[in-house]
Amino acid sequence: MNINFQNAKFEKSAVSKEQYPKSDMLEFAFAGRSNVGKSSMINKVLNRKSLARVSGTPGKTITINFYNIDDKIYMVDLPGYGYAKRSKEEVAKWGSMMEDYLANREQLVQTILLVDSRHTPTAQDVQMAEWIRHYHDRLIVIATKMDKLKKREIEERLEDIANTLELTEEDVLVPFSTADDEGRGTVIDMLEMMRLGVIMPYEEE
Ligand SMILES: Nc1nc2c(ncn2[C@@H]2O[C@H](COP(=O)(O)OP(=O)(O)O)[C@@H](O)[C@H]2O)c(=O)[nH]1
Ligand SMILES: [Mg+2]
Repeated sequence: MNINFQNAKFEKSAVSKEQYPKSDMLEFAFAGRSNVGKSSMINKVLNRKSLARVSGTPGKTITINFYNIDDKIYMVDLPGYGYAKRSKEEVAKWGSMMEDYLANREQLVQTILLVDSRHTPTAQDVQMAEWIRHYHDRLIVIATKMDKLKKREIEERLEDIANTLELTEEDVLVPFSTADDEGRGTVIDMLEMMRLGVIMPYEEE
């Protein structure tokens, strides 16, 4: 049975592992800088205007948000990084929350990294990519805000992202935009396939 992405609900926010959902449903997590477009991407995939909060105050809350998709998978919105106004204590808290989740969450199938298609990935993006490789062996990257690129920039920008994150043949880079349907079907197909344990990489048709 396919996942019905229309049947999605916010389940809970967690700040510590005691608060994670007790279910053993498979999970797919999304990581990236504050403001990269994580919440917007989740809303777009789910065809919802504002299930995931699109933040006016980026990086303010450090929570892990669990979205229950059709009682089949969780999409997990991880707290963003790179928010300049965060205190040292908040950065440390972010790090321990992320590590707790990534290192110990058994039903976590894959963490997916979001980067802004307009910019060269930052040092923190590169570090996040290394973290993801460490825990999952493969890297899936979504390049957000593709609608903001000019046609002639697209190839160069995607190449720059692939080079900076040292993507290999096994990795996947998905161009995504909330302005149209770019990338939406690919993300859905990837989640479906990973849930069923189909071997990646995803082949574009
Ligand atoms: N033009 C455009 N804007 C986007 C896109 N995705 C996100 N944004 C905007 O980027 C800002 C940050 O998005 P948000 O989803 O809150 O990022 P998050 O902090 O990673 O969850 C918001 O103003 C969004 O409307 C996109 O694909 N295209
Ligand atoms: Mg967000």
